[in-house]
Amino acid sequence: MSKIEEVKAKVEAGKSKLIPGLVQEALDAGIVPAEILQAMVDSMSVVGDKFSAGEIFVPEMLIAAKAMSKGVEVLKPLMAGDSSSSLGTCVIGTVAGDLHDIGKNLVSMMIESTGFEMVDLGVDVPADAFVEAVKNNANVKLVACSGLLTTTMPAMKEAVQTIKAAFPDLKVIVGGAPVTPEYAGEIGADGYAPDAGSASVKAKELVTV
Ligand code: B1M
Repeated sequence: MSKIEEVKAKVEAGKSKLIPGLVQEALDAGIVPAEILQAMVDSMSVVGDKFSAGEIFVPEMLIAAKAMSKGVEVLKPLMAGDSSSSLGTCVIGTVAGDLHDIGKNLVSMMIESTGFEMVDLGVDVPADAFVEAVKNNANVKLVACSGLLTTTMPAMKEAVQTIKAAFPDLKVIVGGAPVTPEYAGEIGADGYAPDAGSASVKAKELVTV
């Protein structure tokens, strides 16, 4: 089994303790961080499919998520770009009712790498908490809302609309598997991105045009 296949298999199996070492071995073998990250993202898709098929349950999804997070910790310093220029502060969070944070954490990491100061509110963030964070932090230029559940799409709408009502000129970007560009437009978001890399490009574009 190649190193990358080993990383994938161990993330799927939720072997958190083994992952940092395996990711390091993959790096030492010359595999680039983006490829290792993609392998772990693919593993989470496999885990999701197994969950949908009733082959695994929530605890298994959770341990796989923990394993992936351990791998991301190893990659994070290597994926950070040049953040020496400041584009302002970005408040980020996963919307109310939603506990998924791996995608949000990747998006945060990538937006930070383009030159934003990040204020991460975590998961299950009510609309009002986004507004409070904008008020309580200096130079907020962007709010980023993540959501992974179809059932929390109304909470994303509420978040965007509450933020926009309080700060009409502040830019808001949304994303997450159930979000589409059409839905983003419909709920009044300024930007949408399908993945972490494009979220960082869109984030910069939103505050510099
Ligand atoms: Co849950 N879960 N989960 N889960 N989970 C999904 C999302 C699901 C698709 C699995 C499935 O059924 N196949 C399904 C949602 C179905 C739907 O609504 N359409 C689901 C479900 C149903 C649930 C529960 C309801 C299960 C239950 O209790 N019966 C429950 C809900 C809990 C809650 O939130 N209230 C639940 C719980 C959990 C765990 C807690 C066990 C765990 C999360 C742990 C954690 O995050 N710390 C978990 C996991 C791990 C998953 C899967 C397997 C993996 C998610 C993940 O981390 N993917 C997931 C299946 C899947 O995704 N295929 C699933 C990797 C990550 C890098 O991708 O998060 O999509 P993703 O992020 C991407 C893009 O979406 C995008 O960029 C990221 C990186 O490129 N993106 C943005 C994300 N946010 C963005 C923001 C942006 C821009 C882009 O701008 C601001």
